Amino acid sequence: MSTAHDVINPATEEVVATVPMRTVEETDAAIARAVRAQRAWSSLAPAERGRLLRRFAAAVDDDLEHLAELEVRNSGHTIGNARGEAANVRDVLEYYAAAPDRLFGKQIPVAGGVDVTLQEPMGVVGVIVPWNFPMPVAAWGFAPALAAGNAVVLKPAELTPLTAVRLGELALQAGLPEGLFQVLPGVGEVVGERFVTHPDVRKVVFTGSTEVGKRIMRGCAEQVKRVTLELGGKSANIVFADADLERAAATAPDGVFDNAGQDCCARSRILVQRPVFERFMELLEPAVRSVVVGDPADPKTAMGPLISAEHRAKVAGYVPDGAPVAFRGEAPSGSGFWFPPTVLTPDPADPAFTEEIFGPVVCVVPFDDEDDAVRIANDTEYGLSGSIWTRDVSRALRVSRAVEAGNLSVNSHSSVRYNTPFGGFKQSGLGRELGPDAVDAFTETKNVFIPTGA
Ligand code: TXE
Repeated sequence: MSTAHDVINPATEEVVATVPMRTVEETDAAIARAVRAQRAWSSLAPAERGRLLRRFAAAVDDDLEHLAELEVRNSGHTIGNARGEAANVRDVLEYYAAAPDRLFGKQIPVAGGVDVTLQEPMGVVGVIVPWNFPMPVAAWGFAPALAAGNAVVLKPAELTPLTAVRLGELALQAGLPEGLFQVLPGVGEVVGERFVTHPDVRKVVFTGSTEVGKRIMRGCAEQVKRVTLELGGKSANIVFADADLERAAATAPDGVFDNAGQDCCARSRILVQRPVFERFMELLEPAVRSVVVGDPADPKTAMGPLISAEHRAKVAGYVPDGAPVAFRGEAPSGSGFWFPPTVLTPDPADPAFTEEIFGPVVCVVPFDDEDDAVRIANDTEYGLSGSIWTRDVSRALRVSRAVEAGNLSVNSHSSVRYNTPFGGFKQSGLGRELGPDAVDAFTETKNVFIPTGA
């Protein structure tokens, strides 16, 4: 039997909706519907598939404000961010709507005949989404998967199902066939786990914790199931002495406190070259103190609450009494899962410096030279993103080559664009999402040889 789950507004602690959690039987029935829908979808003309994805994008665009407000209420995202996230879903759908016409194979010169490769859809793809970016992360999975001719079953996080459910409705309104894109709110160990074990789900796309990602990878190995993983991070923001320190300090809070630090790309370790360390801290302090934390529906707010009381307790555990707090900003008191932006100057062995906190806590440490900066940046099991601040273009390139991470930016904190690849080195993940090659990750290459007798 389905159980119901209360969805809480993290800024007020009020119940905003009650959503039924799907059972294993319901998940199996959804997968069976997806198998049937996928057969019809993959035999549609490519241009027709593209047209339906563009209509889905247009339906998202028409619903943008509603989706954004829903995300503010469900996830506590600032209204500005939530609008950007809904727009990202539209953009990702539009981008991949061009793909069905361009699923090119190859013609390979061989002896005795003609050889061609075909890019075939996989079948049903299971997408498992976390609570930190419910809309974009869902779209990065479902849009290229659908474009490649697959059906999708999608499980949002228990805490944040509302925008995903709405996207499922919009897909139907836009004319996507019944069963092709189904949203199944549910518990990870029930619905998510079933995606892993069900033989008709041919690929799992997972974004979430490294711990659960490893478990999913082990489960997928049982059936040699394809898997893409986007996991945690502990990214470095490296500030060299020759950098534009004013800009580096002014932008550092956004690089880590955006979405209240609940971002796998958060630059949660700031490494500053020793001669400018004090000056950087002087510049950082007013920037941190001026981060406006509060009602996420107010356009002036820069940072909303954390997602849950449980998560706030986890974040607070990294800042115990006596922690090396350099300075911190303000946060509301009373209802809501608030936590102030906090700057630590810890010992490198401190768990705050080594573990993913996933909250508005940043660690700042000094380094001596380029080698030292690279050594500290790479001294982590993660490798997702990072920033390099310097005016020396050769150094920017050298350090970009040396840092073991999938997404780096120079003199900025930009990580994600729908048209460039995104993903992690080491334990930050497996495979890449977005960009021109993401559709390939949802196809199987089939080679066909036709003898010509000559
Ligand atoms: O993640 P989980 P949680 C990190 C971050 C955070 C920590 C825990 O450090 O504090 O993970 O967050 C589903 N089989 N990130 O507990 O559990 C689950 O229902 C199949 C980083 O929320 O990994 C949800 O839909 N699915 C991260 C999704 O997995 C399972 C984003 C993620 O939940 C499952 C989120 C199972 N056995 C957290 N167990 C990032 N990379 O951005 C759970 N799920």
